[in-house]
Amino acid sequence: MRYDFKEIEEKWQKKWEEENAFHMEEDAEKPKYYALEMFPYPSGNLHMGHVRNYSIGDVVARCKKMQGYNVLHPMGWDSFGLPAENAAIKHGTPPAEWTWSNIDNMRRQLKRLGFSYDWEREIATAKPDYYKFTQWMFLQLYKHGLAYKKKSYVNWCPSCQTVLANEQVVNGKCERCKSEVGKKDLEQWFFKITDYAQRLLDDIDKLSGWPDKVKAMQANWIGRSEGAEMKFQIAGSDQFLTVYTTRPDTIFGVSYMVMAPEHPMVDQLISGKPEEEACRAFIKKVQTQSEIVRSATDTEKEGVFTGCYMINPFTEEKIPLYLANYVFLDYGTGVVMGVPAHDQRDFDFAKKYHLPIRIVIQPEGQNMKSEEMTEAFAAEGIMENSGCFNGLSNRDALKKMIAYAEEKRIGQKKVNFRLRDWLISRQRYWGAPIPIVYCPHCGTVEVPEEQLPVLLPENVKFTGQGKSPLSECPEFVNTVCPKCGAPAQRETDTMDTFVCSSWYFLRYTDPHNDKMPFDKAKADYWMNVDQYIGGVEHAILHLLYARFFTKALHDFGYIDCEEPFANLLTQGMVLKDGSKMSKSVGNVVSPEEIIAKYGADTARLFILFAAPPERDLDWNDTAVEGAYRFLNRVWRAVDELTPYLSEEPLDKNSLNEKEKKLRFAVHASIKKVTEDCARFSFNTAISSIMEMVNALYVYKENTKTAEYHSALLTEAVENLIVLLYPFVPHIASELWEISGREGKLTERAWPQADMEALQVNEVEIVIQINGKIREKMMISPEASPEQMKETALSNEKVQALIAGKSIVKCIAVPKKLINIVVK
Ligand code: ANZ
Ligand code: ZN
Repeated sequence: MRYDFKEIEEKWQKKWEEENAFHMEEDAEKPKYYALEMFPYPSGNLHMGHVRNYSIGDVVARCKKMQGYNVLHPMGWDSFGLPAENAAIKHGTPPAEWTWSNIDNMRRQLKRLGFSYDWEREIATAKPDYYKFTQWMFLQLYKHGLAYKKKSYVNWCPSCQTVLANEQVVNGKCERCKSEVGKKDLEQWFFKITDYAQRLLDDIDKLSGWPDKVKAMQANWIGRSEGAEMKFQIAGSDQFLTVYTTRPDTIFGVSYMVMAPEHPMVDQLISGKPEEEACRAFIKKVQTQSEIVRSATDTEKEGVFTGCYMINPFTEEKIPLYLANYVFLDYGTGVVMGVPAHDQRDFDFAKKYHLPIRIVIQPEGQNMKSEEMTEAFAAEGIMENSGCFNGLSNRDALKKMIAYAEEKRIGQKKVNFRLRDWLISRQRYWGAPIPIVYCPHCGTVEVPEEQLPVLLPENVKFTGQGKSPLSECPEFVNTVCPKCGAPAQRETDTMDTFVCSSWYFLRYTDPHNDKMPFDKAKADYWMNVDQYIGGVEHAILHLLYARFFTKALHDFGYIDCEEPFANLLTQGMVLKDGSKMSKSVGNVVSPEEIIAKYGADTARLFILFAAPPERDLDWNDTAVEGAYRFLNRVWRAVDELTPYLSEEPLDKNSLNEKEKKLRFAVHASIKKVTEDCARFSFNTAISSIMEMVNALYVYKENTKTAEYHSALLTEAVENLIVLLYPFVPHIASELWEISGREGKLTERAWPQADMEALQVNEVEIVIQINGKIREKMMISPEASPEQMKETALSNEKVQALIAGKSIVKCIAVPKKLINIVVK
């Protein structure tokens, strides 16, 4: 019988669907296991990265099920976002239509790969029954003071007259019309993730099942820093500006101050001054620089004098106040004290604008001169030029100076985080509308929960110009105030799609609930996710936002767990000829092509065998062929052996050496696959199955069919199929049926290795005479060199070969060889 993968795969996919084979309900009797892969954006077609991600997840889910767990393994669609809108602008297809047809296509492709999803739990974030609860989430955060509105800058294309997402700005230019992108001040919605900064940082320690690399990235992003705030008086005024510094010990070395150009005080400070015009020109220029450019270390530090002076509270010295591109409004206080001798940015700035460089910390035992410095000295040392703090180590001085500042009420200790509040407003159509109404009488009013969802209107125009399509849709905008009934207007911003994906793993636990996003008991049963699998590109934002949502929902009393993902696996990229597979490089291998040529099982097997999951994987056509040939080899073996299988129990004492060898290979493979799968080393698990198949062929080729040990062959074939099943479920299911095995493979328990079979009581050693291999024999692996020599010399062939010669010496290598040197 030929291995007809197409027919087989279609047959089993249909069967699993009809049987609803992977549907799961809560079951208090069984331990639960929640296996989750990051859900895809429905861009149109699956790519190899998806195939890899979902193949890994499928092995995990199928293994765990066989190991007795009640497994939740769901799939859905991260289906809001910009590409749908771009397609609408380009081709006139409505975003919903584009999205649903992409989803249909990709669902078909996922099913064609035979993944064990519980399709009854499928979700799509762009469906009203889902985004209703994304809006509910917004309202919970709003009620708890964690959603607020403030002015913030957006990218603005002056010629398209539209807001641009960061990814639409390419090298500072509009992606579409190529004109220079500017900034515009807009009122926008934020989630106060900064309230959770410390907890998000502390709880990283609980994530023992996460890669260290990802944990470090999260900690870095949260960016906790300790320092002090210090108040500087504006000369000739009774107003103060507060700076945030991590180095209060350098305060005697301050030679100027800098303020972010966007700082709200700037206007008042420069108004009417001779420097005003220059300042306004500078502010305009900085607005065109993106934050990324501004914060890059190699971007030139530029600034302008404001005409104002400040008073250093420690020295009473008068120092100039500048605006500069390297100071940001939204970090610390937006004002910085410039210490050129000890901070590199300040050093560069001082050199450019001829500001004094004053050393206040000397490296121990040295005497640096500021005129000779070529870079800032940022390390530890001994204080000088610092009044009563001279001679102290700078560490001690830092503590004493903060204490002094607190006593004099000119400053205080302060912890800062680099983490910013999460800007969730998007001036876009294809997202979840923010459930807020503006009433001329009541102000900002939340849409009552029972009025959710705030539906996206369908008859909107996409011109790519002007405000967002929602704000130009009067049927949407005009409404009545939920509080007083007066005519009112809806918020027209939609939510960042990261909001939708910050709670989807909870929705899977109760996907059809129309009253609540999920039932607490169900979520508590399934959560947290035991194994999360996805790309490392989500190591920061998505994972941090999901952790934030989980903690907030915990605090509001909706779930017990505080961390969403117990274990995380970040899979490597799929490369072709050393570079990432991508349309722009033109090196894409399409999953559909591979499936058509070799079948889904081959695609899965190749991708799991080619590299360990965390590593990058190089696509290799020959290796795909290899995977296909291996499956054919398995097919032939089972097909040929099927007539010799029996239902008789295996009598372990009936085995001869050859049979013991085969049984050893079978149980060694069970042991190895079990251990390897537990640590996601699927490539080595598969190699050990390959070794088992080799052992089966060796047995088959060296044994007459009449002498086949059927009970042993039955054990071998059964275990081979069961071990293959999580990797290549279709061929395994078919072979299970062909070979007449009992029961459903989907319900089969994971096999246990028989340790007795692994006890080797004899190993083969070679006998060399004067270095030439002359004979092989079986011997106990525990045999001593003396025993080895004795056994070798009692061998007839050896005796014949050394007859009449004298033995000079015997070299024995236990379990391997013995070399007899004769003259
Ligand atoms: C004086 C000083 C002297 C500083 C020195 C550093 C070294 P981290 O560690 O990232 O928290 N800073 C403060 N607010 C800023 C802002 N809004 N934009 C740009 N820079 C800002 O960095 C804190 C340090 O970054 C602060 O300490 C401040 O410069 C600067 F030898 O103050 B420091
Ligand atoms: Zn009202």
